[in-house]
Amino acid sequence: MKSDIKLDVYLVTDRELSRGRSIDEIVTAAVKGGATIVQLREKFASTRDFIQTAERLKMILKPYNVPLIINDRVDVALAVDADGVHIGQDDMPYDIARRLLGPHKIIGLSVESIRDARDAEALDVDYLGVSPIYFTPTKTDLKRQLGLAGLHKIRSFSRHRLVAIGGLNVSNAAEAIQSGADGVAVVSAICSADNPQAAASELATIVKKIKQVMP
Ligand code: TZP
Ligand code: MG
Repeated sequence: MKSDIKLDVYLVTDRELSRGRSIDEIVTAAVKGGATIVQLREKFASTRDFIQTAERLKMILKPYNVPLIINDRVDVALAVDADGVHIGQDDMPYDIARRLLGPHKIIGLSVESIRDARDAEALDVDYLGVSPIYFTPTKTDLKRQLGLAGLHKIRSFSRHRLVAIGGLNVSNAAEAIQSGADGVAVVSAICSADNPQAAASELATIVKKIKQVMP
């Protein structure tokens, strides 16, 4: 059921940042460690490679019951019957993506400003990616950082679940949750870690611990 998707530790893949290890290896380690949702993000792959990787990840994730989200590409999500897509402000508009994917698929939307988050009130998205909390070398086309204050502000009015992304890791995940995020999305903190399984596990422990003591 998509209403109970767990956003605690949201891995976003990146081949280039995986230090020579395969996406399959990183994803396997991450879910063993406790990643609760995985987004396949391929900025340079051919459509065929993208689909093949997505099919492999689906098989890897199935026994763990961890959803597979496809970045940007609704066609790829449909092709492999993924659990959902993640779209940005310049990607396919939400309404069209929803029409193509149907009511049962997960659709996440990136918001990069308070204004974007306000506009998202009108959309039945399944979660918002609040982006970026901090500037990060992983994604350099971002105009401003929202900071914890921006996240907190969005939490104060948004009806949606929130995933914080951008510069998050074991040293600052707790404050993102305390500022209103339902989960932390990370690229380098897992993909580039010496031990991706341990990194995912540490993040999962931190998020759980903070959520337990929150009202
Ligand atoms: N969207 C907003 S920031 C970002 C994406 C994909 C990159 C986050 O990367 P990292 O390494 O977790 O800072
Ligand atoms: Mg996008």
